[in-house]
Amino acid sequence: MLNRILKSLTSGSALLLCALCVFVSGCGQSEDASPEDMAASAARGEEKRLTIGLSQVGSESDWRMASTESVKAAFSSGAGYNLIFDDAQQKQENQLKAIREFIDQGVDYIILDPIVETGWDSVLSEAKEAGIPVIIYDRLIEVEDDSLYVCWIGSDFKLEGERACVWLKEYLDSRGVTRNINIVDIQGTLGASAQLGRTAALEEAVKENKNWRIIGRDTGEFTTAKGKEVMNQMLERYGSDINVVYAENDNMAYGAIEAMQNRGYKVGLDIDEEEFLVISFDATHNGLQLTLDEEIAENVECNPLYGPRLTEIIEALEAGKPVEKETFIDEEQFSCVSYIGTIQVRNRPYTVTHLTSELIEERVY
Ligand code: GYE
Repeated sequence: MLNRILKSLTSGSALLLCALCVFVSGCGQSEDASPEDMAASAARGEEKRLTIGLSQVGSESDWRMASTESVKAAFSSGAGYNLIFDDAQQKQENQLKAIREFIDQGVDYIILDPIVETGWDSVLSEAKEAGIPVIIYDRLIEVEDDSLYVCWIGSDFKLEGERACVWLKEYLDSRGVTRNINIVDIQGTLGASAQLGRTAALEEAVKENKNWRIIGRDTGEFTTAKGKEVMNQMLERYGSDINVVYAENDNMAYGAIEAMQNRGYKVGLDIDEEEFLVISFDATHNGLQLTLDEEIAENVECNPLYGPRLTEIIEALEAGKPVEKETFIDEEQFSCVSYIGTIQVRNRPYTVTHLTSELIEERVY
Protein backbone atom coordinates (compact mmCIF):
# COMPACT_ATOMS: atom_id res chain seq x y z
CA MET A 1 0.00 0.00 0.00
CA LEU A 2 2.70 2.45 1.05
CA ASN A 3 4.65 1.46 -2.07
CA ARG A 4 1.69 2.35 -4.26
CA ILE A 5 1.35 5.77 -2.61
CA LEU A 6 5.06 6.37 -3.01
CA LYS A 7 4.95 5.34 -6.65
CA SER A 8 2.11 7.69 -7.45
CA LEU A 9 4.00 10.70 -6.12
CA THR A 10 5.95 12.66 -8.72
CA SER A 11 9.27 14.41 -8.48
CA GLY A 12 7.71 17.61 -7.25
CA SER A 13 7.34 15.71 -4.02
CA ALA A 14 10.81 14.21 -4.11
CA LEU A 15 12.27 16.17 -1.21
CA LEU A 16 9.21 15.70 0.94
CA LEU A 17 9.31 12.05 0.07
CA CYS A 18 12.94 11.65 1.15
CA ALA A 19 12.11 13.32 4.44
CA LEU A 20 9.14 11.02 4.82
CA CYS A 21 11.27 7.95 4.27
CA VAL A 22 13.48 8.95 7.17
CA PHE A 23 10.53 9.01 9.52
CA VAL A 24 8.15 6.40 8.23
CA SER A 25 9.04 2.92 9.36
CA GLY A 26 8.54 0.15 6.82
CA CYS A 27 9.61 2.37 3.93
CA GLY A 28 11.57 -0.48 2.28
CA GLN A 29 15.06 -0.87 3.70
CA SER A 30 16.35 2.21 2.00
CA GLU A 31 19.20 4.09 3.61
CA ASP A 32 18.85 7.71 4.74
CA ALA A 33 19.60 10.24 2.06
CA SER A 34 22.56 12.60 2.18
CA PRO A 35 22.00 16.19 0.91
CA GLU A 36 23.83 15.19 -2.31
CA ASP A 37 21.56 12.19 -2.73
CA MET A 38 18.52 14.34 -2.17
CA ALA A 39 19.71 16.81 -4.78
CA ALA A 40 20.31 13.91 -7.18
CA SER A 41 16.87 12.66 -6.43
CA ALA A 42 15.32 16.06 -7.09
CA ALA A 43 17.35 16.27 -10.29
CA ARG A 44 15.63 13.13 -11.49
CA GLY A 45 13.01 15.59 -12.73
CA GLU A 46 9.64 14.23 -13.62
CA GLU A 47 10.57 10.57 -13.08
CA LYS A 48 8.44 8.55 -10.74
CA ARG A 49 9.95 6.71 -7.80
CA LEU A 50 10.45 3.11 -8.80
CA THR A 51 9.92 0.22 -6.44
CA ILE A 52 12.43 -2.56 -6.92
CA GLY A 53 12.12 -5.98 -5.32
CA LEU A 54 15.59 -7.48 -5.15
CA SER A 55 16.17 -11.08 -4.15
CA GLN A 56 19.74 -11.63 -2.98
CA VAL A 57 21.32 -15.09 -2.54
CA GLY A 58 22.47 -14.64 1.05
CA SER A 59 25.46 -13.29 2.93
CA GLU A 60 27.70 -16.33 2.58
CA SER A 61 30.88 -14.68 1.35
CA ASP A 62 32.91 -11.49 1.16
CA TRP A 63 31.95 -11.31 -2.51
CA ARG A 64 28.28 -11.42 -1.55
CA MET A 65 28.66 -8.67 1.07
CA ALA A 66 30.35 -6.43 -1.50
CA SER A 67 27.59 -7.18 -3.97
CA THR A 68 24.86 -6.35 -1.44
CA GLU A 69 26.58 -3.11 -0.52
CA SER A 70 26.80 -2.16 -4.19
CA VAL A 71 23.12 -2.78 -4.97
CA LYS A 72 21.91 -1.12 -1.78
CA ALA A 73 23.94 2.00 -2.55
CA ALA A 74 22.76 2.16 -6.16
CA PHE A 75 19.08 1.69 -5.29
CA SER A 76 19.11 3.98 -2.24
CA SER A 77 16.16 6.21 -1.51
CA GLY A 78 18.45 9.17 -2.11
CA ALA A 79 19.00 7.94 -5.65
CA GLY A 80 15.25 7.94 -6.12
CA TYR A 81 14.40 4.29 -5.58
CA ASN A 82 12.33 2.37 -3.13
CA LEU A 83 14.29 -0.86 -2.67
CA ILE A 84 12.73 -3.91 -1.08
CA PHE A 85 15.74 -6.09 -0.36
CA ASP A 86 15.39 -9.75 0.56
CA ASP A 87 18.23 -11.99 1.77
CA ALA A 88 17.35 -15.61 0.92
CA GLN A 89 19.99 -17.14 3.20
CA GLN A 90 21.14 -19.49 0.44
CA LYS A 91 17.73 -21.18 0.16
CA GLN A 92 15.88 -21.18 -3.14
CA GLU A 93 12.52 -21.61 -1.38
CA ASN A 94 13.12 -18.23 0.28
CA GLN A 95 13.76 -16.65 -3.11
CA LEU A 96 10.54 -18.11 -4.50
CA LYS A 97 8.64 -16.74 -1.51
CA ALA A 98 10.26 -13.31 -1.84
CA ILE A 99 9.43 -13.09 -5.55
CA ARG A 100 5.79 -13.98 -4.86
CA GLU A 101 5.70 -11.24 -2.21
CA PHE A 102 7.18 -8.75 -4.67
CA ILE A 103 4.41 -9.68 -7.12
CA ASP A 104 1.75 -9.17 -4.42
CA GLN A 105 3.27 -5.81 -3.55
CA GLY A 106 3.08 -4.76 -7.20
CA VAL A 107 6.74 -3.72 -7.52
CA ASP A 108 7.90 -2.08 -10.76
CA TYR A 109 10.83 -4.45 -11.30
CA ILE A 110 12.02 -7.72 -9.84
CA ILE A 111 15.77 -8.22 -9.71
CA LEU A 112 17.01 -11.72 -8.98
CA ASP A 113 20.42 -13.21 -8.26
CA PRO A 114 19.39 -16.87 -8.47
CA ILE A 115 20.97 -19.31 -6.02
CA VAL A 116 20.72 -22.18 -8.51
CA GLU A 117 19.94 -22.27 -12.23
CA THR A 118 16.79 -24.41 -12.32
CA GLY A 119 13.31 -24.22 -10.80
CA TRP A 120 12.28 -20.73 -11.87
CA ASP A 121 9.69 -21.36 -14.61
CA SER A 122 6.53 -21.15 -12.48
CA VAL A 123 7.37 -18.18 -10.34
CA LEU A 124 8.68 -16.15 -13.27
CA SER A 125 5.54 -17.00 -15.25
CA GLU A 126 3.57 -15.51 -12.38
CA ALA A 127 5.70 -12.36 -12.57
CA LYS A 128 5.16 -12.20 -16.32
CA GLU A 129 1.39 -12.56 -15.89
CA ALA A 130 1.49 -9.71 -13.38
CA GLY A 131 3.35 -7.63 -15.98
CA ILE A 132 6.46 -7.18 -13.84
CA PRO A 133 9.77 -7.21 -15.72
CA VAL A 134 12.44 -9.47 -14.23
CA ILE A 135 16.16 -8.77 -14.44
CA ILE A 136 18.62 -11.54 -13.60
CA TYR A 137 22.18 -10.80 -12.50
CA ASP A 138 25.36 -12.60 -11.42
CA ARG A 139 24.25 -16.25 -11.64
CA LEU A 140 22.10 -17.51 -14.51
CA ILE A 141 18.76 -19.26 -14.80
CA GLU A 142 17.69 -22.08 -17.06
CA VAL A 143 14.06 -21.63 -18.16
CA GLU A 144 11.98 -23.09 -21.02
CA ASP A 145 10.87 -19.66 -22.18
CA ASP A 146 13.45 -16.91 -22.17
CA SER A 147 10.78 -14.22 -22.39
CA LEU A 148 10.32 -14.86 -18.65
CA TYR A 149 13.15 -12.42 -17.99
CA VAL A 150 14.18 -9.21 -19.70
CA CYS A 151 17.92 -9.69 -19.50
CA TRP A 152 20.83 -11.18 -17.61
CA ILE A 153 24.15 -9.60 -16.70
CA GLY A 154 26.95 -11.51 -15.03
CA SER A 155 30.24 -13.34 -15.28
CA ASP A 156 31.43 -16.05 -17.62
CA PHE A 157 32.14 -18.54 -14.84
CA LYS A 158 33.46 -21.21 -17.18
CA LEU A 159 35.91 -18.71 -18.62
CA GLU A 160 37.03 -17.82 -15.09
CA GLY A 161 37.78 -21.50 -14.50
CA GLU A 162 39.56 -21.86 -17.85
CA ARG A 163 41.74 -18.87 -17.05
CA ALA A 164 42.63 -20.41 -13.70
CA CYS A 165 43.53 -23.77 -15.26
CA VAL A 166 45.55 -22.38 -18.16
CA TRP A 167 47.55 -20.34 -15.66
CA LEU A 168 48.18 -23.48 -13.59
CA LYS A 169 49.42 -25.35 -16.64
CA GLU A 170 51.72 -22.46 -17.61
CA TYR A 171 53.04 -22.26 -14.08
CA LEU A 172 53.75 -25.99 -13.79
CA ASP A 173 55.41 -25.98 -17.23
CA SER A 174 57.55 -23.00 -16.25
CA ARG A 175 58.78 -24.94 -13.21
CA GLY A 176 59.36 -28.10 -15.25
CA VAL A 177 56.87 -30.07 -13.12
CA THR A 178 55.93 -33.26 -14.98
CA ARG A 179 54.82 -35.46 -12.05
CA ASN A 180 51.19 -36.37 -11.37
CA ILE A 181 49.20 -33.47 -10.00
CA ASN A 182 46.53 -34.37 -7.45
CA ILE A 183 43.80 -31.79 -7.20
CA VAL A 184 41.12 -31.26 -4.58
CA ASP A 185 38.11 -29.29 -5.81
CA ILE A 186 36.22 -27.41 -3.10
CA GLN A 187 33.06 -26.61 -4.98
CA GLY A 188 30.58 -23.80 -4.52
CA THR A 189 26.88 -24.32 -3.90
CA LEU A 190 25.93 -27.22 -6.15
CA GLY A 191 23.79 -26.12 -9.09
CA ALA A 192 24.88 -22.46 -8.84
CA SER A 193 26.26 -21.06 -12.09
CA ALA A 194 29.49 -20.06 -10.39
CA GLN A 195 30.00 -23.68 -9.28
CA LEU A 196 28.89 -25.24 -12.57
CA GLY A 197 31.19 -23.12 -14.71
CA ARG A 198 34.26 -23.31 -12.47
CA THR A 199 33.91 -27.07 -11.94
CA ALA A 200 33.32 -27.71 -15.66
CA ALA A 201 36.48 -25.81 -16.58
CA LEU A 202 38.54 -27.87 -14.16
CA GLU A 203 37.09 -31.12 -15.48
CA GLU A 204 37.98 -30.13 -19.03
CA ALA A 205 41.50 -29.15 -18.02
CA VAL A 206 41.96 -32.51 -16.28
CA LYS A 207 41.00 -34.27 -19.52
CA GLU A 208 43.51 -32.20 -21.46
CA ASN A 209 46.38 -32.55 -18.99
CA LYS A 210 47.04 -36.24 -18.69
CA ASN A 211 49.04 -35.94 -15.45
CA TRP A 212 46.27 -34.04 -13.60
CA ARG A 213 43.71 -35.87 -11.46
CA ILE A 214 40.87 -34.69 -9.27
CA ILE A 215 41.31 -36.90 -6.21
CA GLY A 216 38.59 -35.34 -4.07
CA ARG A 217 35.68 -32.97 -4.40
CA ASP A 218 32.87 -31.72 -2.22
CA THR A 219 30.82 -28.60 -1.82
CA GLY A 220 31.91 -25.96 0.64
CA GLU A 221 28.77 -23.89 -0.07
CA PHE A 222 30.96 -20.84 -0.79
CA THR A 223 31.53 -20.30 2.96
CA THR A 224 34.72 -20.17 5.04
CA ALA A 225 33.40 -22.62 7.63
CA LYS A 226 32.34 -25.24 5.11
CA GLY A 227 35.52 -24.75 3.08
CA LYS A 228 37.51 -25.52 6.21
CA GLU A 229 35.37 -28.56 7.00
CA VAL A 230 35.75 -30.00 3.49
CA MET A 231 39.51 -29.39 3.53
CA ASN A 232 39.84 -31.14 6.89
CA GLN A 233 38.08 -34.18 5.44
CA MET A 234 40.31 -34.12 2.35
CA LEU A 235 43.43 -33.90 4.51
CA GLU A 236 42.29 -36.84 6.58
CA ARG A 237 41.73 -38.86 3.41
CA TYR A 238 44.64 -37.79 1.21
CA GLY A 239 47.10 -35.86 3.43
CA SER A 240 50.28 -34.86 1.64
CA ASP A 241 49.20 -36.56 -1.61
CA ILE A 242 47.35 -33.34 -2.38
CA ASN A 243 49.21 -30.89 -4.63
CA VAL A 244 46.61 -28.36 -5.69
CA VAL A 245 43.52 -27.00 -3.94
CA TYR A 246 41.04 -25.50 -6.39
CA ALA A 247 38.80 -23.43 -4.14
CA GLU A 248 35.82 -22.10 -6.07
CA ASN A 249 35.79 -18.86 -4.07
CA ASP A 250 37.95 -16.83 -1.69
CA ASN A 251 36.04 -17.68 1.47
CA MET A 252 36.46 -21.40 0.93
CA ALA A 253 40.14 -20.75 0.19
CA TYR A 254 40.50 -18.97 3.57
CA GLY A 255 38.87 -21.93 5.31
CA ALA A 256 41.01 -24.45 3.43
CA ILE A 257 44.24 -22.57 4.15
CA GLU A 258 43.38 -22.42 7.84
CA ALA A 259 42.70 -26.17 7.86
CA MET A 260 46.02 -26.93 6.13
CA GLN A 261 48.05 -24.65 8.39
CA ASN A 262 46.37 -25.97 11.54
CA ARG A 263 47.54 -29.44 10.58
CA GLY A 264 51.05 -28.25 9.88
CA TYR A 265 50.93 -28.37 6.06
CA LYS A 266 52.65 -25.67 4.06
CA VAL A 267 50.75 -23.55 1.57
CA GLY A 268 52.74 -21.98 -1.24
CA LEU A 269 54.15 -22.28 -4.73
CA ASP A 270 56.64 -25.10 -4.44
CA ILE A 271 54.81 -28.31 -5.22
CA ASP A 272 58.08 -30.24 -5.30
CA GLU A 273 58.72 -29.18 -1.70
CA GLU A 274 55.31 -30.52 -0.64
CA GLU A 275 53.70 -27.11 -0.58
CA PHE A 276 49.99 -27.06 -1.43
CA LEU A 277 49.23 -24.67 -4.25
CA VAL A 278 45.90 -22.87 -3.83
CA ILE A 279 43.82 -21.43 -6.65
CA SER A 280 40.92 -19.15 -5.85
CA PHE A 281 38.19 -17.00 -7.37
CA ASP A 282 36.63 -13.61 -6.55
CA ALA A 283 39.74 -11.47 -5.91
CA THR A 284 38.18 -9.82 -2.87
CA HIS A 285 40.33 -7.65 -0.64
CA ASN A 286 41.23 -10.49 1.76
CA GLY A 287 41.65 -12.96 -1.08
CA LEU A 288 44.12 -10.66 -2.80
CA GLN A 289 46.01 -10.08 0.43
CA LEU A 290 46.50 -13.86 0.71
CA THR A 291 47.56 -13.90 -2.94
CA LEU A 292 50.15 -11.23 -2.25
CA ASP A 293 51.35 -13.32 0.70
CA GLU A 294 51.79 -16.32 -1.67
CA GLU A 295 49.21 -18.39 0.18
CA ILE A 296 46.96 -18.23 -2.86
CA ALA A 297 48.96 -18.68 -6.06
CA GLU A 298 46.45 -17.10 -8.40
CA ASN A 299 43.09 -15.46 -7.97
CA VAL A 300 40.60 -14.93 -10.79
CA GLU A 301 38.42 -11.91 -10.30
CA CYS A 302 34.66 -12.12 -10.12
CA ASN A 303 33.42 -8.57 -9.96
CA PRO A 304 30.55 -8.01 -7.49
CA LEU A 305 29.80 -4.34 -8.21
CA TYR A 306 26.38 -4.84 -9.77
CA GLY A 307 24.59 -1.75 -8.42
CA PRO A 308 25.52 0.70 -11.19
CA ARG A 309 25.13 -1.97 -13.87
CA LEU A 310 21.59 -2.69 -12.73
CA THR A 311 20.49 0.94 -12.43
CA GLU A 312 21.82 1.49 -15.95
CA ILE A 313 19.60 -1.33 -17.24
CA ILE A 314 16.56 0.04 -15.43
CA GLU A 315 17.19 3.54 -16.70
CA ALA A 316 17.41 2.18 -20.25
CA LEU A 317 14.19 0.24 -19.85
CA GLU A 318 12.44 3.26 -18.37
CA ALA A 319 13.60 5.32 -21.33
CA GLY A 320 12.17 2.67 -23.68
CA LYS A 321 15.63 1.77 -24.98
CA PRO A 322 16.51 -1.83 -25.90
CA VAL A 323 18.83 -3.75 -23.59
CA GLU A 324 21.11 -6.68 -24.41
CA LYS A 325 19.56 -10.03 -23.52
CA GLU A 326 22.86 -11.31 -22.11
CA THR A 327 25.89 -9.31 -21.02
CA PHE A 328 29.15 -10.80 -19.79
CA ILE A 329 31.26 -8.48 -17.70
CA ASP A 330 35.04 -8.13 -18.11
CA GLU A 331 37.17 -9.49 -15.31
CA GLU A 332 40.80 -9.57 -14.25
CA GLN A 333 43.18 -12.20 -12.93
CA PHE A 334 45.94 -11.81 -10.37
CA SER A 335 48.96 -13.76 -9.24
CA CYS A 336 51.92 -13.46 -6.91
CA VAL A 337 54.04 -14.94 -9.72
CA SER A 338 55.48 -12.10 -11.78
CA TYR A 339 56.65 -13.81 -14.94
CA ILE A 340 53.39 -15.17 -16.39
CA GLY A 341 52.06 -11.92 -17.81
CA THR A 342 49.74 -13.21 -20.50
CA ILE A 343 47.93 -16.47 -21.08
CA GLN A 344 46.01 -17.71 -24.12
CA VAL A 345 42.47 -18.85 -23.47
CA ARG A 346 39.91 -19.58 -26.21
CA ASN A 347 42.44 -18.27 -28.72
CA ARG A 348 42.76 -14.85 -27.20
CA PRO A 349 45.26 -13.32 -24.80
CA TYR A 350 44.35 -12.56 -21.18
CA THR A 351 46.52 -10.54 -18.85
CA VAL A 352 47.56 -11.95 -15.51
CA THR A 353 48.31 -8.99 -13.27
CA HIS A 354 51.26 -9.32 -10.93
CA LEU A 355 49.87 -8.28 -7.58
CA THR A 356 51.26 -5.46 -5.44
CA SER A 357 49.98 -3.93 -2.20
CA GLU A 358 49.27 -0.67 -4.09
CA LEU A 359 46.93 -2.54 -6.42
CA ILE A 360 45.06 -4.02 -3.49
CA GLU A 361 44.71 -0.59 -1.89
CA GLU A 362 43.26 0.90 -5.04
CA ARG A 363 40.47 -1.63 -5.30
CA VAL A 364 36.95 -0.84 -4.19
CA TYR A 365 36.09 -4.21 -2.62
O1 GYE B 1 32.05 -16.33 -6.39
C1 GYE B 1 30.98 -16.48 -4.28
C2 GYE B 1 29.61 -16.16 -3.88
O2 GYE B 1 27.73 -16.04 -7.52
C3 GYE B 1 29.75 -15.17 -8.33
O3 GYE B 1 28.83 -16.48 -5.02
C4 GYE B 1 28.95 -15.48 -7.15
C5 GYE B 1 29.64 -16.39 -6.16
C6 GYE B 1 30.98 -15.90 -5.66
O4 GYE B 1 29.20 -16.66 -2.71
O5 GYE B 1 31.93 -15.92 -3.44
